[in-house]
Amino acid sequence: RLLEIETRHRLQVLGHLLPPSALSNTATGKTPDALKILAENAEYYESVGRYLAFTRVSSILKSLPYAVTSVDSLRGFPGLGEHCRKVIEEILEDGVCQEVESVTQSQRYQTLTLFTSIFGVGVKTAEKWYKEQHQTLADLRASQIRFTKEQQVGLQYYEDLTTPVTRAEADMIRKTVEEAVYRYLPGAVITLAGGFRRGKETGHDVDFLITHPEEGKEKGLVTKVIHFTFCFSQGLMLYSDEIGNSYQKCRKQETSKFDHFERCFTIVKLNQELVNAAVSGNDSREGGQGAGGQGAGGQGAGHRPEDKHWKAVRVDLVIVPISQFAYALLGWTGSQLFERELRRYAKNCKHMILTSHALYHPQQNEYFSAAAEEEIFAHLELDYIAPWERNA
Ligand code: DCP
Ligand code: MG
Repeated sequence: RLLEIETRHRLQVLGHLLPPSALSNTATGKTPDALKILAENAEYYESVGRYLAFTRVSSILKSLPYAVTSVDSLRGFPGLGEHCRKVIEEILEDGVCQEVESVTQSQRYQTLTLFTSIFGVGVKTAEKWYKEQHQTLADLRASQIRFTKEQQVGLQYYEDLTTPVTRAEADMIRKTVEEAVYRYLPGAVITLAGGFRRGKETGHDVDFLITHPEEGKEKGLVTKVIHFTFCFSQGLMLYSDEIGNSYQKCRKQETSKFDHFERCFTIVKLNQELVNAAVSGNDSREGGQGAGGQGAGGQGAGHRPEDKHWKAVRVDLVIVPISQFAYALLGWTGSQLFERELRRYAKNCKHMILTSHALYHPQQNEYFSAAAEEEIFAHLELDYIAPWERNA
């Protein structure tokens, strides 16, 4: 019962992230960032427990509607351990925390932060390259490393892919996706998920869920439609990785970390001139092609030439059967920490398994159907939390 109350409190608290402007007190603003750095560093040492502990406290601090002036005022906060207390105390007293300073100055932290920011590079690979004495992107490019396909494009379009995607750019990509999908599957429903659905103004990619009111019509959409349209007819696709649907109702899959939807992770060429024109209210699109532009391109070598009018943008397309749509929408709206906490709550407090496909009660061998996100929160006996309140 106590765990339930604590988790419910944490969920509700995490859900109420305030915009950065609310963090008027310098120490309050600095502390979550400091804890985030320690979380990242823990991740670089593959310490999941410490990563989560720092991330949770950082997120809770960000959500506070008041400035923290003493550690004592945080007494009773969920998850606030001795280590976090020490960091907060030091920042409140000295303005900086020595541990955080030494982490940010360490070569290992700097290199792993740089390498993991490359598309297709995780902590293990970054660490391997660091141990091989590589420190910069130039080192990697000059090396004999056999990069995966992802890493090759990650390095090639590094600058573009680490520049935040704006909402105007996401809207433009949405138009292109709509045109491609409607052409082959009229009546399909396309939903912008991820950070943009939570009201964020920028993101690192654009996530779309695509479904159709008649279950089964959506099958094979990625291969038949999107890949064809983007890739062959317009030359807009710089990279694509397609995966077919592999979902089966079974206990093994319900506990799997990943979902099993048909999907396509892509990198597309976005014509920035059209985005700028649309933003300035002067949309001069002819034929309505938002993404793409001049020929095959692909010259990007980590810097942007003056005459390059397009930007490489990551777009994820997820094809969802309508009966699983509410779960997919909840799962793909995020944030990742919010999803993690919600699933933890479902497991620990309700003995249910929540995934992007279903809500399942193993002991009762029961699946709960849901036509909307509201119904999922109701099954979990939680108040509904709107997308913009999920920015944990
Ligand atoms: N997601 C997840 N687990 C994954 C990948 C995604 O739970 N392994 C969910 C949570 C994410 C959402 O899907 O919030 C979209 O994934 P992104 O990585 O694109 O995250 P965001 O859209 O939240 O971030 P950004 O705005 O930077 O794109
Ligand atoms: Mg996203």
